[in-house]
Order: sequence, then structure tokens, then C-alpha cells
Amino acid sequence: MSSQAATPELKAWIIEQASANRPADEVLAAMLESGWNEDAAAAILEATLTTHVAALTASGKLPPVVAVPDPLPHGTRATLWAGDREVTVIVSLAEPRVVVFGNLLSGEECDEIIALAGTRLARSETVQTATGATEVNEARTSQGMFFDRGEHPVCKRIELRMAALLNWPVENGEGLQVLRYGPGAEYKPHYDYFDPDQAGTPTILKRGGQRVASLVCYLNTPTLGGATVFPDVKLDVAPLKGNAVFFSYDRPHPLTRSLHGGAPVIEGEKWVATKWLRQGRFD
Ligand code: PD2
Ligand code: ZN
Repeated sequence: MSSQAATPELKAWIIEQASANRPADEVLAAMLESGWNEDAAAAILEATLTTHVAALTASGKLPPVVAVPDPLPHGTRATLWAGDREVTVIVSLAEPRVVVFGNLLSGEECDEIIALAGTRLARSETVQTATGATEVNEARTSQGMFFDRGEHPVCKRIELRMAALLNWPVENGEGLQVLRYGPGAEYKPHYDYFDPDQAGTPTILKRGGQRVASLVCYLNTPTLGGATVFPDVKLDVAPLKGNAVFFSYDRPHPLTRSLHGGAPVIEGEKWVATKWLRQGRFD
């Protein structure tokens, strides 16, 4: 790699590195090593990658960007009115889009969902995108269940609150999924969207289209462990009863950096309720 000139060779090298999944901070470090000024290197890196991604999208090699819910379209603020309750904004991250909320659910609501879900828990299944069927997944050692949308008054109230908070129609939401993790249980890093390359995905997408965002609500506070982690940006969200973490993904692709997982619970147990938002009506 030559230094200090944004030559076609340099741009080609940057694209080669990105195509080999080399992290951008490593590529930047290599440029600094060879004598680049940091601001200039960051600018050429960003411009080259943005242009490259736009070209791949235009040629159909990357899925197009779609609209996603955004709870803070006009800038970060400390509180949001969610229809029947004031919710606090604890953290807002642009890339990946992540917002941590406080006070989304009351303690009583958390307890009620746990009690209603408790009798219906089974070893968690995930949708098997190869066939569209569900299967027990070794990457997820929690137990889980799904409520139908609006199945109980507490589900309905929470779903309306989430729709108000995220400005996304309640009809575009899947029913709440409740997971219980015992000590040692975890959910290995994954993406919540359906993989476009899997054979079962077109069938899954007939009902509501792609998932475009997730809202993971903490129903209790584990004694130790159980963070929701975003490995691409080394972000850990500590689970706290009544809080929630929102994240969106505007195309079904790792470029969204929405890779996330549930770190092992070390002590105590962890309960979450996840709401997935679809592009269209999920009827
Ligand atoms: O429980 C979590 O923190 C977690 C982590 C990753 C939940 C989900 N994914 C999910 O419900 O998709
Ligand atoms: Zn997930």
C-alpha cells in the first residue's frame, strides 16, 4: 500500500480488505502505520466504503435499504412519552442503531408477564430458515414461549405502548416472545432478520415481510451476567428490570452491524420479552 494519495490502488486495497471482512479499525490502523494522517485516512476509508456499498446495492448485489422504526427521529432526548407512560433514554448509538430505554415496563407488568409465560415455557426454538419450520437450537440454551398479539390485557397494553414509542404500527409486530435463562444459559451472537440466502425465507416473509427491528425488554435483574451484547461495537447492555434495548437493521445484512447475543447468566436467572417488528402487517 502506498501512502498519502487516494489512488485507485489504495481504494481497491480498502475494498479488498472490507470484502475479506477485515474490521475497519484494523484497516485504519494499517493506514496510520504506513504514514497516513488519521483524519485523512478515516475520510478516505469512509468515502471509499460508502461508494462501494452504494454500487453493490444499485447492482442488486446487496439488499436495498428499507424504512425502519426509529424512536428518536429528531435527535436524542432524555424522556419520551409512550402513550401511557414516560420512558427514559439511557443510551443512543447511531451505528448500529441501538437505543437503551429505562422504565418501559412497570415492575408489576414484568411480574405479570413472567407469571403468565411461566406455565408455557419449553426449550427455545428458532425459525429454521432452511425450511421455515422451527427447531431446537443449540445456540440458544434458554426456555421460551410466544404470546399471540393482544393475548392478555397486559400484552395489549405493552404492545400499544411499544407502537407509540417506536412510531410503528401495532399490526406490524409479532406476538411477544418470553425467554427464561437459567445459570449458564446464553444466546450466542446472531442476527434477528431472516437470512435471504436460506430456502425457507421467502415462505416466512409472506407473513409481514422482513424483521426490521427488535425490542428486548428485561423482566428481571439477573444477579450476575446475562448482558445483551453487540460484538461488532463491543457494547454490553446490562439487564435491569423494566428497561429495554431497541435495535434496528435496515437491510438483512451484516453491514447493519446488528449482530447481538445474550451473554451467559452467571448467577440467578434472566427473563426477557422480545418484540420483533416487521416491515408490513403480521396477521
Ligand atoms: O436475552 C437477550 O439478551 C437476547 C439476546 C439476543 C435476546 C435476543 N437476542 C432475542 O430475543 O432475539
Ligand atoms: Zn436476537
